Amino acid sequence: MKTQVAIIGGGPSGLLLSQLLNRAGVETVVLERSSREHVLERIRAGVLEWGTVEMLREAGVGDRMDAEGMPHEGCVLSDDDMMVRINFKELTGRSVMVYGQTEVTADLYKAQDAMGTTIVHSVEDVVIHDATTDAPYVEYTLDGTRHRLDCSYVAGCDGFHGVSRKTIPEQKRREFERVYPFGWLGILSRTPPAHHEIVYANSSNGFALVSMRNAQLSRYYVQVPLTDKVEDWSDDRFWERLKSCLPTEVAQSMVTGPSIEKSIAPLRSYVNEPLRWGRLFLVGDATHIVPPTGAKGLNLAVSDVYYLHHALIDAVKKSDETGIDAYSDRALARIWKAMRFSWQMTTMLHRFDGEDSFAEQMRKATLLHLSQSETARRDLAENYIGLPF
Ligand code: FAS
Ligand code: PHB
Repeated sequence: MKTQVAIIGGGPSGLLLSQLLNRAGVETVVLERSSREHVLERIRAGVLEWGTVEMLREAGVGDRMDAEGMPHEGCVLSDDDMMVRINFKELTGRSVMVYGQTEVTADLYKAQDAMGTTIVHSVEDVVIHDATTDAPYVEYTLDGTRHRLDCSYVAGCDGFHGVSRKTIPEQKRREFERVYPFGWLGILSRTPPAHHEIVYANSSNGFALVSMRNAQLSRYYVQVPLTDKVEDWSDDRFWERLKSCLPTEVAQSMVTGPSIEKSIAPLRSYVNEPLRWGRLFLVGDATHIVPPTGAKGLNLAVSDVYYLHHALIDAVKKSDETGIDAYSDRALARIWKAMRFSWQMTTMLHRFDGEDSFAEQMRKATLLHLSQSETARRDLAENYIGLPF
């Protein structure tokens, strides 16, 4: 088989890249390790930056998002009963869209099917060959048969545990990492959200998050030690901890119910440089991971796709390589700013084991300053709604 761009990974970044390239007349093949059902079972991101919203509309997959998504003009940061609202609309003129990553992925699969693009599911043993030549190719196994896919370029959209990043020799790469000593235990419940906007709650019992997928589907998280397992947490224990972290007025309006999904996600900040090796380009979680405190994971994958799709269209359609030559540095400039914001939100809102009373005072002072300074709130709002591409 031969194509112009081989895309490893059929998650949001691989699918969005395929969608944008095919709309511009660039041929792709997507190779996905899991079944479509498995990809669509994942519950992940919930907040879309405005740049992501515009990209999805440009890609022709914004209709259901616009019909079912919830524009949010602000969010709340709290410290026990002190609540500070960050009014994105007033401070930046922009909002964010609450619309689950699962729905974005489903919309992309539907659009890809309508375009008749090639997506191969349940592939195994993907190997990228000759990435530093002008004739790279990818081998993979499907139903026990080994296949070869010749291509002009390879996009590594295969997430943190994929093969693309590791195709670049370790001595050619630099890695930066911060692993946090806690995780987020998240649940979905068919209950009305306890607050109409997202609440990032800092309390003496640790961090908690109030979010949602729609008016009858709530998404909640609490900070847990890395040693905890999902089976350690009954629904009752979860609801009790969640309420203990939230401002009284939010906790009192909490409607509890059975969890329909429950999982623990570890938190890490990670960047791999560079994002390019010959004709292989890394995208999204394949090359960076952010703690979800800043709601940046999915959105950073989208900005990588923004830069790369323009670069690949120029390279394939006009033999103009300036975009692909600039891709890694351009994407990294934005990645590091989002990395900083996600790290800052995480350190500001979580309790770290063994921290002293000074750290507690710094957290309280940060929130107090936010409550008193429009400049501080504007800085947070600009980062949260998404810095320009
Ligand atoms: P993905 O990991 O989504 O997709 C990679 C795809 O490649 C997968 O479908 C995988 O099956 C496939 N693949 C892997 N190896 C392969 C191989 N060798 N060959 C072929 N295919 C291969 N972000 C937020 O903004 N907010 C959140 O609340 C949030 N919660 C998260 C919770 C969890 C448990 C995780 C893991 C991530 C969370 N994220 C969150 C981040 C997440 O949304 C990612 O940023 C987003 O999925 C990135 O998309 P991709 O880069 O496409 O990577
Ligand atoms: C979510 O709704 O899953 C969500 C919202 C905001 C975050 C992280 C996750 O920062």
